[in-house]
Amino acid sequence: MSCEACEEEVNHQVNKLPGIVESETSYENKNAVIQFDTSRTTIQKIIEAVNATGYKVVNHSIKN
Ligand SMILES: [Cu+2]
Repeated sequence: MSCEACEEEVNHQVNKLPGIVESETSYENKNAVIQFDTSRTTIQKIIEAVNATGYKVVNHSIKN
């Protein structure tokens, strides 16, 4: 992510998904921390939403 506009765009696309509790994207840290309801969406759906913005999810980890 190269600027705050990209940050906003990633957040916006992720937030369109059902079950997103909180999405915090940081271009400075080059990451996004997303809290979501696992009964309503999946990590795969989130990755697809991010990839649809033109950015690629290079890796992800899950914290319960
Ligand atoms: Cu940008």
